[in-house]
Amino acid sequence: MATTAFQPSPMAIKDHDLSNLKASNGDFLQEIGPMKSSRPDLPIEELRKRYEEDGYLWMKGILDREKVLDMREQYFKFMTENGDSGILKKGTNPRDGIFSGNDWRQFLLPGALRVANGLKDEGIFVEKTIKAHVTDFYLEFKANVAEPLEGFVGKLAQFQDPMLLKRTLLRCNVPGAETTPVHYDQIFLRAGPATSVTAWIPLGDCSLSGGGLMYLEKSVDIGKKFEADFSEKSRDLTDEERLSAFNKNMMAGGFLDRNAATFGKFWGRRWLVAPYEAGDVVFHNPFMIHASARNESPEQAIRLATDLRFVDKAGPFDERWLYEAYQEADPNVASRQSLGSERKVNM
Ligand SMILES: O=C(O)CCC(=O)C(=O)O
Ligand SMILES: [Fe+2]
Repeated sequence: MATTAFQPSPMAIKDHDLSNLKASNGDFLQEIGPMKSSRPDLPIEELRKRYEEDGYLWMKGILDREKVLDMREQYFKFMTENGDSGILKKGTNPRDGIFSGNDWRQFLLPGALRVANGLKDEGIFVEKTIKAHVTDFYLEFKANVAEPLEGFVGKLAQFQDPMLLKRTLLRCNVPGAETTPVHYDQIFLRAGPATSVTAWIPLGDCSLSGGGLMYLEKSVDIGKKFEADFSEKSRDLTDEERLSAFNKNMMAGGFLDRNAATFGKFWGRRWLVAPYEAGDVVFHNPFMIHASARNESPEQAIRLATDLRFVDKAGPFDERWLYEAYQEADPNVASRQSLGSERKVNM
């Protein structure tokens, strides 16, 4: 198999105008570039090299597209039937996930973004979003589609005993809404070594303007620098506080910035974006800096995604991630933290 240089996805070039993308807060992103895609038939050594050099690996068509679309359909049916959350446009197909156009604030995910927007974790949308994480269809998706990625991640990261952590997240981002701020994942996983691998799975096609995940180019070094600074500042804290993403030295919600545009400019790096398709997965390093773009889908398609984390069970890992997201024992929810959630800072 030839190991050619990275090829930007052909869709990335002809399909969209890179200059019109916005950060979650609505500011235009200044410097944008295309992500590089990789095919599953490339040798694992080549894929590993790409992952290590770039901090991410965008795998095309590694999952069964129909199973991913089925998951999308079931999620939106769940959000609409037996108590309507109001997220879908009436009369549209749940598989398409078309937004109703109601006030986007209603549809912010429970946790940090609601805290930042002065909203409580309550109401039918919040209830259903939380319950969605333990529905039969999502647990089956995890067992049949997500968990089988353990083999690939094990080879990619050279884990002895790869394991999908139980805490996985489902995120729907409606058009026009504030979305995931700038961060790196180790902030939330720092009770273990920085060896975890995140897999971000778009549950549906997500065009460039559809609010997909974007990465700050070659930013693993920046994530490491932030983490070293945070560790230095936290030396006097208790063990529990020091490991918390929400301790007094962190920005609220554990994030670095709500404005990806100014963050990218400050660090002089491009935001890399991609037109994702159902079946794709992006893997990323726990120090890689990322955020979501604002969803400006012309079709008003809701961006649905799930994110997973894999660790090597043969070594230490962050055991706070052994709980289903948002369920009773989950210790990772920003809005349940006394630490940090009331500070008026960048997020
Ligand atoms: O889906 C999103 O908006 C955020 C996902 C993310 O930050 C991750 O997968 O690590
Ligand atoms: Fe993340």
